[in-house]
Amino acid sequence: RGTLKYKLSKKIKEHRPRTKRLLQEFGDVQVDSVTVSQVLGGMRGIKSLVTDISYLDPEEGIRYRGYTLQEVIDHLPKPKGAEMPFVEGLFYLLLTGDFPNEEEVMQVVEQFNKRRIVPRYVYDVIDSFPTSSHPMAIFSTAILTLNRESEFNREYHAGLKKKDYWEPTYEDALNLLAKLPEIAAYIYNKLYRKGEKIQSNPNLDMGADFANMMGIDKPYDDVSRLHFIIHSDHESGNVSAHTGHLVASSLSDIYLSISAMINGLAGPLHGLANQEVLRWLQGVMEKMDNKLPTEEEMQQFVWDTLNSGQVIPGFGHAVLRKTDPRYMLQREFSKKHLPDDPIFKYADLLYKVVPPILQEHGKAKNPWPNVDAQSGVIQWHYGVTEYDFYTVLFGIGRAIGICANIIWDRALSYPLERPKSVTTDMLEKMVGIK
Ligand code: FCX
Repeated sequence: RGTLKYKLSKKIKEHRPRTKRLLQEFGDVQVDSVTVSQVLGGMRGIKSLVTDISYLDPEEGIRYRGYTLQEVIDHLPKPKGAEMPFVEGLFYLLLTGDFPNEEEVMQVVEQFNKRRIVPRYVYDVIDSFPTSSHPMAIFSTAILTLNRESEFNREYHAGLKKKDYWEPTYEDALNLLAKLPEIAAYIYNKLYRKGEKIQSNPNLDMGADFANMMGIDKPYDDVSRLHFIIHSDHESGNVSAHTGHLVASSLSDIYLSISAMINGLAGPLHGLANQEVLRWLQGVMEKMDNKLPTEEEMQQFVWDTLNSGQVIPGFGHAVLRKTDPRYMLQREFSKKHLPDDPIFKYADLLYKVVPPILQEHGKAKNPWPNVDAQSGVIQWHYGVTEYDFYTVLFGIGRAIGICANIIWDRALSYPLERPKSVTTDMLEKMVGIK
């Protein structure tokens, strides 16, 4: 009673009749129709998934459980003296739709703390990777390795009832999320600090402990909290969220599902864009001898990139049609904490220069910056300059949202996902050219 799990179980019981009614009484009502360009165009925009955790409005950006990111940050409880809220509180909000009070958030912090210890074999697996491996490959494998811990698997094979699937899934999710900061910090220290390890401190919240294990002073705790919170969810159709949901729909456990979603996040058109932004910016800086370019010089650099057939990383979006609020929040943070940072100045100049160029270029449907245009800038400022690592940070945040989604998928008994494909021949016949 009074715990997150208890509250969630009540919410699930209340919600189930809604899904059941929609299915039983309105199952044949049409939601959308599909065009040839959608079939050939990455299923863009087809309404065929359901989630109540977050909704992405093209003009306004993401809302978590109906709240804007600013509202989420304003209303979630914060650790003493912190500017950003408890990440654990966000997990509570995503799961239940309610803001936790101080006591409720501390219960989740305690739950996470109890589950932090990473089994020895995970470190062994990480250690066996060559140091030239990409941290996302190591991160995904470390998560996959944990699959032997799955309570869902154990209970499923012992004959668990369908309506109870969500419960061990919830346990698996907490067990995994609590370990991610330590796994990530361990990978960072292995790759970039010759294996130096800073112990996790069980008296700290997730953001503060991650900063502690990275060995970075304040306000990196707030940077981490902000980063994990704004990256956690972006409704269901993006590659990482969709992958997590798809894999979980075959009743693969949380570890298999989150490892898979991490692999999707690792692509340059998705989460890897934040490392690409920094790599690209470094290229500009080198060319400019580290001097801030004039607007004209920057414009030239952007055109050169486009003319060589590359995308401008950190700009554009599959759904958004305005500046990403996640970008704006990070920009506000940067203006406050690192206004004189040279890379921030570069990024801010890009904010001015790129959108009109992309408009003139005439291809990108959205010329505005997305989340990835700013996140690396902040990391670099606080000393995390190994930009290969940035997508791992994205992955910790994203895992929180996907776990919440998978728990609800199980609670509402969403079935195995199985859309239908057609052949090119069939398409040609449908449009009457064959
Ligand atoms: N620079 C140059 N060209 C771009 C562009 C950009 N930033 N964004 C889109 N375009 C191009 C596309 O490449 C496409 O060209 P094509 O017709 O020759 O294939 C055309 O504009 C239409 O694409 P559009 O419909 O606007 O965008 P998509 O939904 O296909 O793709 C992404 C969306 C985000 C993949 C695209 O804008 C892009 O490549 N951006 C740069 C990479 C990036 O920042 N990714 C991170 C996005 C995000 F926030 C995240 O998921 O992490």
